[in-house]
Amino acid sequence: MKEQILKDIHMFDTIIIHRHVRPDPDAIGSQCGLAEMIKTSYPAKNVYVVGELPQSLHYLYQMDDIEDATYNDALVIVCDTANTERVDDARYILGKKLIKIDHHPNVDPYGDIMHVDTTASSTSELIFELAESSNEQLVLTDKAARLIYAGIIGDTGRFLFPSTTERTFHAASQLIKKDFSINDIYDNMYETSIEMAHLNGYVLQNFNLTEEGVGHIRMTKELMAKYNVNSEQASLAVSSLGHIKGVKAWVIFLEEDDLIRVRLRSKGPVINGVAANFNGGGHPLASGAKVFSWEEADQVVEELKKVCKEEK
Ligand SMILES: [Mn+2]
Repeated sequence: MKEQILKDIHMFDTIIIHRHVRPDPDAIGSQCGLAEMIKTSYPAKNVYVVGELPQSLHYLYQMDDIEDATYNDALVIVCDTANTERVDDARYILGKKLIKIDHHPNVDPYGDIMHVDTTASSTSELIFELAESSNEQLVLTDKAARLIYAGIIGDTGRFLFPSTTERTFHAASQLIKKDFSINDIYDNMYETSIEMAHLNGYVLQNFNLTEEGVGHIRMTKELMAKYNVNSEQASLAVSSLGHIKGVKAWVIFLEEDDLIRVRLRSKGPVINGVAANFNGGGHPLASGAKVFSWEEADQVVEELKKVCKEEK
């Protein structure tokens, strides 16, 4: 599969790279790391990255603004995006050929070629391996290494999550040979605003813990307004419950205008089945879902309790 992708990259003059909406460092790292390598390795090609980029990720890269006509005869690559509804910029279908590169479960197979590997820590890790297997066809530049490294540490929590493997450390060991500042990435990625520090404080003071080991907390619109954060920012507070004794799986509920966003995490019990029951999905230990009432939110907690009980 990697060989075919490298062939296509070699063949096409125009390559447009997409990734998922509400991007995280892995989405940007894989998308832009790949773009950066193609640009350097093939200076004559037109290579573009597209999608909305939140202010918090501007330190990584900048997106391109392109016309619909650019897609004529283009190769489109979508990184880190499990399902088509989550592809940022719906024009991904306008190209001549479509490639999916991802590490999420392949619940929505799309594209002419798919390179999906759920054992990879991140899509950025897959992009590194694509370059490594290419015999210098894709040159790993300093800029690309910085982006790919940022993606890997983003998705592994700085090599903390169980998705971290020998492959991850191999990639990291090659990437840090390049010239970029890891500290600079950390400073940007882990800086907390005062608002978020206070919200994390609220979460730590007020979360509920069931006897089965399910941590849960509701973030209402009023609460988020009080702490002056939006639901996307507030969702980051999910990581603050990960180190508490007795918590096996946990969930935060974020009330938005017409739905309640659900962020699920686990230390062991597999939770993406629960997410799938509530309009969502994701990784075994990190998933997202959507519910439409607080009663339904309570059902999510009930299902998590069952999953935690079975784990014993
Ligand atoms: Mn990812």
